[in-house]
Amino acid sequence: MLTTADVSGFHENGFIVAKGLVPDTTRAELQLIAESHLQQNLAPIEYEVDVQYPGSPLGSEAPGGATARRLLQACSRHLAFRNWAADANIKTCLQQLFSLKNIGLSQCHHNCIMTKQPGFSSATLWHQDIRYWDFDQENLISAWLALGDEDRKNGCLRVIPGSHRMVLEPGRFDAAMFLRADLAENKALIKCAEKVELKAGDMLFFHSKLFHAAGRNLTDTIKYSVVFTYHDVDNHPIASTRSARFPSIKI
Ligand SMILES: O=C(O)CCC(=O)C(=O)O
Repeated sequence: MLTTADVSGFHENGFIVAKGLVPDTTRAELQLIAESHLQQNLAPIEYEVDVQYPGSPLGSEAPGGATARRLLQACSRHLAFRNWAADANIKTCLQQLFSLKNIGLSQCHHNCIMTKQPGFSSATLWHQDIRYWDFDQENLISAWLALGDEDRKNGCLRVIPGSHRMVLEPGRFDAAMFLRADLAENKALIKCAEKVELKAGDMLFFHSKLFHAAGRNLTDTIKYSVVFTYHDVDNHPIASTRSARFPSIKI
């Protein structure tokens, strides 16, 4: 259970870290499956080359062109991920953060294992996840489980506390809905960022409107993180959008 201070901290800052939420046996099992799926190149996979973020390989024939960025569809790739996504502890935390009982797990967004690899990983610029989601209300929460330690060196997330409550003019964003780095007001906002360092087994909950970014993995070890996104079951995806491609799972 989160404390009242955790819940109010989440509303204030847009994120909260639940330390050691995952038992080590579960964490180790998920890590082994992720390693095995990555080794087998088990589809569906998003490759670094697909996103063309800073640091991405230029093409699939270029060096690093076969570097996986995410193992997609975590819920259907192995029951262990599906079970973890609906784990009773996670459900309780989400019920507290949403202040409601009935939680839906999206199979369209995140629902993946991030595999940030040495050598060819890319940097993710400042954005809100809601930029690529379409729901009746912009109120979703993602849960990010660190399977190993995450810090600045291996490309941990950075967040701008409280930014989920801000409303920015469209001109602050580029065409892909990243914060424009050339604007003084964006530079000032980014200066307020903090890094979210996690230990293996920690869980970061963050709001879909929280501005966040992440660097490249500069170590020689792959960073694995499992990410799921949740919503109120009465907050529906908009028909015919990417958010409605697969049904949500009531947890
Ligand atoms: O680890 C990263 O590069 C950040 C990923 C991210 O922010 C996202 O997928 O929305």
